Amino acid sequence: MPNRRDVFKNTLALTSLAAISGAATAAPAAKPIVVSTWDFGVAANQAAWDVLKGGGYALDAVEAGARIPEVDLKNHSVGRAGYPDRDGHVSLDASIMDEKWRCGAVAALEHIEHPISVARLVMEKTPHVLLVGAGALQFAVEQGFKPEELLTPDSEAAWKDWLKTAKYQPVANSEMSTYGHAPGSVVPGDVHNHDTLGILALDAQGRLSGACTTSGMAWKLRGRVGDSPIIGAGLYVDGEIGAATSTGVGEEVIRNAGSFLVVELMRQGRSPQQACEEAVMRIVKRRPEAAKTLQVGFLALNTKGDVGAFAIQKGFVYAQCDGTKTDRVVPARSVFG
Ligand code: SD4
Repeated sequence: MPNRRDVFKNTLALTSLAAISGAATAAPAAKPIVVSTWDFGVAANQAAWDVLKGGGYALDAVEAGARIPEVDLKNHSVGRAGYPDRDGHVSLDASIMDEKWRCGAVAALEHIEHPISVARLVMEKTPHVLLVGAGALQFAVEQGFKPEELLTPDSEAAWKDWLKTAKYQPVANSEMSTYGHAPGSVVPGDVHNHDTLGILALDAQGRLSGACTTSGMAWKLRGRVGDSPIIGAGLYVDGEIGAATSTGVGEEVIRNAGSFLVVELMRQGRSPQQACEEAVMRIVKRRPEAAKTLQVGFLALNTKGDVGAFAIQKGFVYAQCDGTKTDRVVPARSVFG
């Protein structure tokens, strides 16, 4: 018969095994919250909130949210109405990640209007994390998505206009572009000129998830992939710590493993705000000249529901919805401006 000490030892062993496997550890209850990059994140948040307020899963919430701008015909930086690459192809990048380190992504996906849902199926139905180009399209079609022409008349007209003066060079930073605006009228990341949807949610069971979806840089080189579908760059979630996402010039975010860095800084004790500031400053310190004209913004959420955001240039805003205040748009602080 085991004595008391043996029973205590065995209980301890079982408890640590459960902690390691995660099998018996229930996430603590939390106050749900969803945050999204840019003001068009308000509509995304509403769709996500419909899931969260009924006690739904954060993963379902971020997918529902990301699908909103993907079909918004006025949004030329996400989904089907996104501006094409320099050869006129609309090519989409998206990623999704949950609190259990499960993740999926698609890059350079053409002809499918909901890349975020394809990314989720990569996560759930394949042993892989990232599918690209023709293979991603083949997978999407096999999963029942309908291929279609995504280039809208508006986007096509904008592309043809760009071709007239572009000398066929890709635009280095679409957020700084003056396309369609009076010279000097564009503020980086302003209402006419912003990009990726990154959306992060915490549900009532304390589960975190994130999603990121974009048509990438306008007029990019064919085959160019940005940060948004790269886990650790455009999106990262650690269910025990927090989640982060980014918008802006993807090349700079990839170079610095930006969203992973934000989450790791939170692990080391930084608040989401401090972590976003440090990650932005890494980019600025490493490439001070380039940083004067490019935009990168990070948005972060931790397991307590604290939010942080920071950008290089003025103009980055995020949308927040937590059921207590009305969904609101919050300007992020920035290095310049
Ligand atoms: C990308 N981060 O493809 C995305 C899109 C964006 O300014 O936000 N561009 O680099």
